[in-house]
Amino acid sequence: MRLSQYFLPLLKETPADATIASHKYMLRAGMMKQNSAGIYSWLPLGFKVLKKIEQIVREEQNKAGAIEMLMPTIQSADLWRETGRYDAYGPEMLRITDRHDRDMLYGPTNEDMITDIFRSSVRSYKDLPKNLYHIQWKFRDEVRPRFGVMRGREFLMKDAYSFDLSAEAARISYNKMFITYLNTYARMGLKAVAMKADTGPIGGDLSHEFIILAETGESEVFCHADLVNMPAPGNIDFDSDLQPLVDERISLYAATDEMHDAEAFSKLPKDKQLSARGIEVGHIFYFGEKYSAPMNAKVMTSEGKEVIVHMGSYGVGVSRLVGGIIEASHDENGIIWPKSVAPFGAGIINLKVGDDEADRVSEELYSKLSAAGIDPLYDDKPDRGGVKFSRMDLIGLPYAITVGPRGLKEGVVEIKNRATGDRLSLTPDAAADFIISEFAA
Ligand code: 5CA
Repeated sequence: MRLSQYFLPLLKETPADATIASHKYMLRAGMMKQNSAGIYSWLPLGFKVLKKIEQIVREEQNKAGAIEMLMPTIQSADLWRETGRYDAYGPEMLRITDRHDRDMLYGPTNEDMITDIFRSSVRSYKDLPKNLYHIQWKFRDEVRPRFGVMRGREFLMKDAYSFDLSAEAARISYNKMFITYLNTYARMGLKAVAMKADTGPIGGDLSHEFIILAETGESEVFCHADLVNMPAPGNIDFDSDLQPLVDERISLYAATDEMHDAEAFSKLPKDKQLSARGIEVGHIFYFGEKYSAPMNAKVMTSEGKEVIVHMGSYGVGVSRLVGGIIEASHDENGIIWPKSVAPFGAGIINLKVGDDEADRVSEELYSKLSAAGIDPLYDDKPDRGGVKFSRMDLIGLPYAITVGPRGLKEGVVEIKNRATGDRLSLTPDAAADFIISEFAA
C-alpha cells in the first residue's frame, strides 16, 4: 500500500478521555474512531489488525476440531424466555421491538440460540461430540464503557459451544479449548495465564479466565509466578489425553479477584506469589445442562435412552485483543506490533520523494516485498524525515527501511527493528532479503 493513497487519519493530540496506552494509540494511529460511547468504527489500519487476530483465532479453533458458522446479531426474545435469561440478564441487554411489536434483542452471547439450533437437528449420540463456533459482533450495554476497545458496548467475540453425551466427555471438549486458547494467545506474542474464574450470567461451576498481565488491566489477579512463563503446548494431538497438560497448569495457584483464596495463596513460596493486574482476553465455561435441560436438547444413547446433552461455551475477546496486544507491547513512541498481527509487515520510508534514485530504490523494495507477501506500507508522501519517522514509530510496523540520498551514495538503505531499535545498513537487495527471511522464520 502507498501511504499517499491510503486512509490513515492520524491524530496529533491525544483525546482527553483516553487514559491507557492502547486507547490513546488506537485513536492517534488512526485505527478506529468512536461513534458513540463504547461503539467504534474500525478504520483501515485497525481493521487489518482485527482481521489478523480473527484469523489466528479461527485457525486454532479449526485445529481443535471446532466448526465455524455464523449466527445473527439480532435474536428473538422467545429463546431467552425459555431459558429464563430474558429477565435474568438485566440492563446490560439491549432490547429492541420490531414493527410487529415482537421483542428482539442484540445478542450479548449465544448459548440459547445455539442450543435451539442443536436441538432442532441432532438426535443421536453418533453425532457427538460437536463444537460449533462463530466470530460475531456482540452488544452489552455496559454501565461504564471505557478504555476504548477494552470495554466496549459493541465488540467482536469468538464464541464456541460444545455438546457432549456426559460430564466426562464434556471435560474432554473443555480441555481442548483450554489448550487451544494457550496456543492462540502465544501466536499473538502474549503470555496468557488460565485462572479460576467466576461464571457470572453464563453460569456453571467449572470456568477459567485467560488473563494477560498488564498494569492497566481491569481485574486484580493472583497466581504462581511460574505460570507466566510456562510455554504454550504448541502442536499437539487433540485426540490424545490432554488432562496432564491441563493439570500441569491448574495445579498451580491462579485465581481472579472473585475466586481468590488468600490463605491458599499465602502458602506459596514468597518469591512465587504474584499479585498483579490483568486483562481478560478469554473465558471458558462448563455448565452441563443449564441450557440443554430447560430447552430440552436431548440425544438418544447407544442403549436407546434419551439424555440431556452437556454443554460448555468458550469466548475469546477478539476486538479486546487488539487493545490487549498494544498494552503488552508499546513504548513512549507508539505501538510495537508482533509480526503475526502487524497491519503491514514493513514500512518503506522514502526520505526524498522526487529524487530519481530514492524513488527507484523505494519502488524496487516495494515490488520485491509485495511479491514476497510482506505487505509493505510505502511512505511516498512529501513530508519531512522527522514526521515520517515518528509516524512509522507510532503505527508500530515490525521493520522500517529508510531510503535516502545520503545512504544511497554508499549504496545502502537502513533497516530499523521497531521492537529492539537495532539498525542495519544493507544494500537494497540484502535489506529486502533480510526482511523476507525474518518473516519466514
Ligand atoms: N458465552 C460466553 C463464552 S462464549 C461469554 O460470553 N463469555 S464472556 O462473557 O466471558 O465473554 C467472552 C470474552 O469476550 C471475554 O473474555 C472478553 O475477552 C470479551 N468481552 C466481554 N465483554 C466485553 C466488552 N464489553 N468489551 C470487549 N470485550 C469483551
